[in-house]
Amino acid sequence: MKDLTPRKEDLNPIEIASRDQIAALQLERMKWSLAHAYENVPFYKASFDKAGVHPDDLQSLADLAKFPFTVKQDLRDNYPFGMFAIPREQVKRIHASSGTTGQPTVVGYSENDLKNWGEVVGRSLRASGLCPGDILHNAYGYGLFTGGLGIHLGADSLGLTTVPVSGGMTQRQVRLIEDFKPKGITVTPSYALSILDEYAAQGLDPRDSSLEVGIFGAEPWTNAMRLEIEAAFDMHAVDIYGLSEVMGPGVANECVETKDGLHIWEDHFYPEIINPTTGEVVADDEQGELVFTSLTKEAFPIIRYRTRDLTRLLPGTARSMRRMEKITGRSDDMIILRGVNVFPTQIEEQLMTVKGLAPHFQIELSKPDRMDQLTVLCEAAQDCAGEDARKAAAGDLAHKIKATVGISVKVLIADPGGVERSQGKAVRIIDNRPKS
Ligand code: DLL
Repeated sequence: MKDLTPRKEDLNPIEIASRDQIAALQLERMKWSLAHAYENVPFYKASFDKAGVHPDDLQSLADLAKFPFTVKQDLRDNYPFGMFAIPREQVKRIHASSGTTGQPTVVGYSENDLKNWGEVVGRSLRASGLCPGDILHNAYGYGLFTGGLGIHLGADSLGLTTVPVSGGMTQRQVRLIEDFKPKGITVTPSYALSILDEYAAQGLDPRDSSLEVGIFGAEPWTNAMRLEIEAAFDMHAVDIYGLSEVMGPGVANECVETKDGLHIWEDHFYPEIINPTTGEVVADDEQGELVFTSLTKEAFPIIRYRTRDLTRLLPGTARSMRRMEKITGRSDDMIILRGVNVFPTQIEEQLMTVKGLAPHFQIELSKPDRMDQLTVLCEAAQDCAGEDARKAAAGDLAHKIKATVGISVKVLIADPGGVERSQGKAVRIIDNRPKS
């Protein structure tokens, strides 16, 4: 793999500013953001008043802990435009969640917000090793989802040549990569695996492709998956994080030269980690739930938003800005099986170490008797044909999960291609337990 480290002189100076400079900018912006939300969004006025706090109470960054949290339900209660802080006519763009699990959540962007979004996504793409003039194959979905259009804004801002393919039509994805020879690809890690399968189906070697870096996010993925994808494509694989409520992709990104967690673009998004049960802020290196406060957003300021994502904060390395560790999972995706907390990423980590298994999987929860049962649905790799080889792989995986996660699971191995493929975010958990 080529060294793609960006030149220091190309970085935005704030990325490598001193911690004091960053903190001073954050405090000034946080004061503005709290006042802006309080004065312009009735929800925030009511929520701050109820908690007995006023934007003037913020004298230091630590004072943010006095302010109330915002949760997804608050956004749903104010559907569709109740959380906007500027007149609707000045909102230049709307995005929304798919709403598969309830009322969709709607977010909006002013002209300036779009400019800032482009800047942070451009910064993320540069941190990933792309330079002005490079070709980017953008396979995140275009539409209400922030992935496609968010990356597109950043690619424009950095000066890339964007191929806006969006998700789906996997044969065409391969064809375009082969014909246009992009240096980078932006896609969910699970869809990258589908593209990889398609390479095999077409008898092409992905290691011979032009790709030098893949920028993967929108769903959790492990370092074990990174190694698998890097080896398969002979390219770097870096992690990009974000959520629509805070902006979209580009809230944090790994640096290609270190790949040691994601630098949070702290001049726009202020992170805290809290204990999800008590709501107390915990020390930076402790695991907990990630909470964000926007510092510059005009149309849709967001104060202390509980992301449900679990991680911890770490000091800066390749940049001065703090890092977040790769996300373990969302608290909503945590399975509690016979008292043990399990995340799909823990299953993925083990699956990747078993010879004979392809990297695709789903987790099925059922209740055949009075006990919950977890079944890992995975599939045989092309070279794992015989019944005996499959049995051995299933046994190996069940054993490894028992030894590391501490739970007994059933493993079912389908034929190659037998696990449902993702074209965007993978569906990892199928809950077939009877609704009580
Ligand atoms: O998924 C934005 C995005 C698009 C990020 C493209 C990166 C690339 P939402 O649809 O609002 O926005 O979903 C946000 O996805 O709270 C996490 O649970 C999860 N997520 C996003 N990025 C990562 C990541 C986009 N790198 C939710 N690792 C978040 C783990 C991620 N989970």
